[in-house]
Amino acid sequence: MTDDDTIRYDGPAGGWGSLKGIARIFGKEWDSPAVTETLMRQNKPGGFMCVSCAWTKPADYHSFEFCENGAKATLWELTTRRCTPDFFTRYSVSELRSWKDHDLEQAGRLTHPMRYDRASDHYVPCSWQEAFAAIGEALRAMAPEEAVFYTSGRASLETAYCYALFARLYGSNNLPDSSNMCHETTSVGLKKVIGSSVGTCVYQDFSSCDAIFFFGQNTGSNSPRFLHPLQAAAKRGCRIVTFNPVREKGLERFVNPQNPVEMLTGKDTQISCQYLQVKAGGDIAALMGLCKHVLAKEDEAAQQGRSVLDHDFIARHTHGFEAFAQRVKETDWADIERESGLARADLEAAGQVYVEAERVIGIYGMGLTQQVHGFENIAMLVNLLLLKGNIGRDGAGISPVRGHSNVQGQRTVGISEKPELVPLDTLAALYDFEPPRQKGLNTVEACEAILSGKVKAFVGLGGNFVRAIPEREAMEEAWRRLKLTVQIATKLNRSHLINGETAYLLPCLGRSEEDRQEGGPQTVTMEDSLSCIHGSIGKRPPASDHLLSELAIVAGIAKATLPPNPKVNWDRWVGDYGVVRDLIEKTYPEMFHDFNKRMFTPGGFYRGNSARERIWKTPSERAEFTTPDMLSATGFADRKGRYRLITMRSNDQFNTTIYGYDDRLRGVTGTRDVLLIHPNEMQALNLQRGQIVALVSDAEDGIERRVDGLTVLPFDLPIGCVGGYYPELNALIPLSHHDRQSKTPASKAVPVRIIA
Ligand SMILES: Nc1nc2c(c(=O)[nH]1)N[C@H]1C(S)=C(S)[C@@H](COP(=O)(O)OP(=O)(O)OC[C@H]3O[C@@H](n4cnc5c(=O)[nH]c(N)nc54)[C@H](O)[C@@H]3O)O[C@H]1N2
Ligand SMILES: Nc1nc2c(c(=O)[nH]1)N[C@H]1C(S)=C(S)[C@@H](COP(=O)(O)OP(=O)(O)OC[C@H]3O[C@@H](n4cnc5c(=O)[nH]c(N)nc54)[C@H](O)[C@@H]3O)O[C@H]1N2
Ligand SMILES: [Mo]
Repeated sequence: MTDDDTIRYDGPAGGWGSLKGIARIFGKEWDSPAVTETLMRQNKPGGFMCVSCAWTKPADYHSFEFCENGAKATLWELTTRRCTPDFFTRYSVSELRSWKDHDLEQAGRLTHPMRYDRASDHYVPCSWQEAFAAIGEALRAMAPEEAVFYTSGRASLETAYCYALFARLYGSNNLPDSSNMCHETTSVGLKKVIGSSVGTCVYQDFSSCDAIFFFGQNTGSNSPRFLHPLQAAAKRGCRIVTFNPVREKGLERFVNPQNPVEMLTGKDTQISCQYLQVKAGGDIAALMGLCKHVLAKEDEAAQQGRSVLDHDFIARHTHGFEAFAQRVKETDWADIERESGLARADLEAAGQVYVEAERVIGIYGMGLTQQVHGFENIAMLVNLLLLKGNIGRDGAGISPVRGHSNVQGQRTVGISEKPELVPLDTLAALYDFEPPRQKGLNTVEACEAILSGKVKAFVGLGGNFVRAIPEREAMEEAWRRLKLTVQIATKLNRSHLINGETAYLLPCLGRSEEDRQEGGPQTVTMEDSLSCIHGSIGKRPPASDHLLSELAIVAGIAKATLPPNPKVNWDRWVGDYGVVRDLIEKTYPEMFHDFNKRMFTPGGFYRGNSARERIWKTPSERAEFTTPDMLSATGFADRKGRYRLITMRSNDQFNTTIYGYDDRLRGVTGTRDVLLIHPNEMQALNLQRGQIVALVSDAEDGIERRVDGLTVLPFDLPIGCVGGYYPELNALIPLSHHDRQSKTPASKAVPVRIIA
C-alpha cells in the first residue's frame, strides 16, 4: 500500500461542501425563516454571539458572519425537538446510558427541571423551588471544600462572575473549568514566560504580518471564520508554515463561501506554503530545529557585520538567552530529526522563512497544549518569537486559538481555582465577607478528589464533564458515590445519566433565546480569543416556558445555600444584568471601565494586554527564554508496539456534541469508531482496511484500559502515530497523563497498543 491508498477529501475547505454539510444534518430545519433571521444576526454588533468557537467577531463583518460549524451550533440549539418529562417517563436512566452521544442530544432541548428518582431509575419533573431548596440543603450539610463548581466555557461573563462569587461566598475556590482540559497550558505557560495568560495579537496584526507559524490547530473545522483573514494574508504574500501530523484541509486550500466568484469558479487559495507533518509530541524538537537555523544564520551574518537577531530587544526585554542559545547549539540535528520526524532540510527551509520575515505571528491550539510537556511546547514557540523581538509590536505576537466561545472571559472574571489570580481583597470589600484563600481544585485534581471520596458534590454549569475527562471507567464508577450532582444544561448528555445520591438536571435558556427578566430583555457578554468583549442579545422565543436563564439558576441555588447578606442582592442582579456588569467593572476597573456603555462597540472592546506593551509581569520583569530538558513532548519512551494516539475532533462535532458521523474534511464517513493509521504501518502489522481492532492503554501503570470495535482506515499520519476520535477514546487516557505544569490532560499523544 502507498500514501495514495489513504482516505482523504479532495475538495478545499469552505466552498459548497460546507453548505451541503449543514443541509445534510439539518435538512428542512436549515431552511426556515426563523433560522435565517437568527443566522443573519450572528456575530454582529447588536446581534448574538455564536455559541461555537471563540474566534473574534470583527468590526468589518460579512453579511453572513457565520461558518459551517457556527451554523450547526446555532441550529443544534434552535432545534424543534424537545426532551420533555414524557421522554423521561418512557426511558429509564440505565436505558439511556446505552444510547450514543448523538442520539441523547437529538432528543432535543430540555424543557423542565428534573430530579433523579433512584428507586424507579427515572428522571421525574420537579419545581424550581424544590430543586433549589434540596441543593441548598445538601450543600449546607457539607464542608465547602467538599463541593466542586465546574464551568464549561459557554456561560456569559455575567453568569460566570456570579457563579464564582457564589462559590467563594460559600467558602470554596473549587472552580475547575473546561479550560483546564484545553488552554490551561497557555494560561500557566504564557503567564510564566511573558507575564500574560492570554495571547498578545489583535485582529489587525493579521493584516500586516509577513509570516505565520501555525502549530496544532485545525482552523477548517474548529474556527472556520479564521480562514478569512488567513486567506487574505496568504493572498497578499504572507508566508504560512504549518506543523501538524495531519494534513488538515483548511490549512492547505480554502474557497471562501462568502465570495460568489470563488464559489462559482471553485478557485481556491493555497494557505500554507510549507506543511510539515511533525510527529505527535515532536514540536519541541521541530522548534529547536527552527531556532538552530536562526542562530546559524546569525553566526553567518555576524561575520559580515550584520545581524538576524534583535539584539536590542534580547538585551532590554528578555532573560535567559545565553543558556538557551548554548542549548540550541549543543543539540544535534540527528536528535532533532528523530524526535520531530522531520528532515533537517525542511526545518531549515521553514527557519529561513522566519529569518526573512520582519513580522511573525505564532499560532497554536490543542496540538501543543494537550501534551505532557505542553508547557515546553509553548515556551519553545515563545523562544522562537523572542529571537527577533516578535512579541509586543504590530503584525507580530503569540496567538493561542481558544476553544469555547467565552472560555477566556470566564477566567477574566474570576472562574479560577488559583486564588492569586482573583482580586480577593476587592471582593471582600465589595461583599463584606472573608473569601477562601487556599488553592482550589482544577479539573484533574477534582477527578482525583472524586476518586478518593474527598469531594462529595459536583455542580456543572454546562458541559459534559464525565465524557470530556480522561480515565472514563474509574470516574463513572466513582461518580455514583457522590452525595449531590447538579447539571445545568440545554441538552441531555452522558454526564446527566451518571448520578450522585441526590441529582438534579436543570434546563436553561440558550444564547440565541430571548432572556426576559423584570428589567426587560437582557444582554449578556463574552470575551473572544483576541481579548475583545462583545454584547449578545438573544431574540428567539425560549424552547420552553419552564426554562430559567443560567444567571437565574445560579442565583436560585445561591439564595437557597447562603445566609442573607445585605451586600449581595441576587434578585436585583437577576432583574437587571447591567447591575452585574457594574459590579464586574468595580472588581476589574482597568479592563471593564464603562462596561455597559462599551459592550456594543463594533468588533468588541479590547481589554488590553501588558505583554503587547512589552511590560513583562514576570518575576524577572522580562520575557523569559526557557531551556527545555527534553526534545519529546510525550513524556514517555518509544518502544516496539507502542503508538502515540492523537484524539481528534471531526468536522461534525462540537466537543462531546456529535452532530453527525462524517468528518468530511478528512474523508471519513458514516462512523466515528475508527483507527486511523499509515498504510506502511498497516502492512507491517498485517492489518487490512476495514478490519476491526481494539486499542489498549500502554501506560505501564497496571490499569487496564481498552476500547473495542475500531475500524482500521489507512490515513496519512507520521509513522508511530495513530488517530481516533474524542470523546469515544477517552477511556484510554490515564488521569495522570497531563501537562506537568498546568495538569491539562495530554490527549494528543496517548501511549497505546493495537490489538488485532
Ligand atoms: N466545530 C468545532 N469547533 C470547535 C470545537 C469542536 O469540537 N468543533 N471545539 C472547540 C474547543 S473547546 C477547542 S479547545 C478548540 C479546539 O481546536 P484545536 O486546537 O484545533 O483542537 P483539535 O482539533 O483537538 O486538535 C488540533 C490539531 O492538533 C493536531 N495535532 C495533534 N497532535 C499534534 C502535535 O503533537 N503537534 C502538532 N503540531 N499538532 C498536533 C491535530 O492534527 C489537529 O489538527 O476548538 C473549538 N471549536
Ligand atoms: N480526548 C480528548 N478529550 C478532550 C479533548 C480532546 O481534544 N481530546 N478536548 C478537551 C477540551 S479542549 C474541552 S474544552 C473539553 C470540553 O468539555 P465540556 O465543555 O464539559 O463539554 P461540551 O461537549 O462542550 O459540553 C456539551 C454540553 O453542554 C451543554 N450546553 C450547551 N450549550 C449550553 C448552554 O448554553 N448552557 C449550558 N448550561 N449548557 C449548555 C449541553 O448540555 C451539551 O451536551 O473536553 C476536553 N476533553
Ligand atoms: Mo476546549
